[in-house]
Amino acid sequence: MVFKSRAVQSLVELHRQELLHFLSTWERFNASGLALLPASGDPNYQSSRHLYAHVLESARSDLVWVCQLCGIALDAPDPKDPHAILKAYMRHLPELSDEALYVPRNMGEGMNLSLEAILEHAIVHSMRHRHQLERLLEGDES
Ligand code: NI
Repeated sequence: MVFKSRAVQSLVELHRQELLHFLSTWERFNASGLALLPASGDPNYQSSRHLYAHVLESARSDLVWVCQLCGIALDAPDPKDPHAILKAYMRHLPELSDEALYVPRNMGEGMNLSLEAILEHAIVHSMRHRHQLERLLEGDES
């Protein structure tokens, strides 16, 4: 896949790496039988399945945002299929230019974000949830 922007390509590749890393860590966590953090009231922490769905849905919704903001027609991927979500990033973002990445976009409610910030959020969100699971696997519940 040839991307117009090396910066976009890097963000998409890093997102792929981090989502796959989250998934392999989640598999390990799910197989361990360990519990998630004590009830925080966050519905995404009801079970490891809820957390899995939360991370995939976030990855998908960040892509939906980017496509909406750029007027890219998106075949919205199945929110339960991580590989479909990753393929959709690869399929829909190669035409994005460097310039498009840095323009502030009106997200409503007075918030402006660049596509760069949205794509970085996608990467860091998977990373943070993977890190939480790694800490639980290591027995660190603090
Ligand atoms: Ni989250």
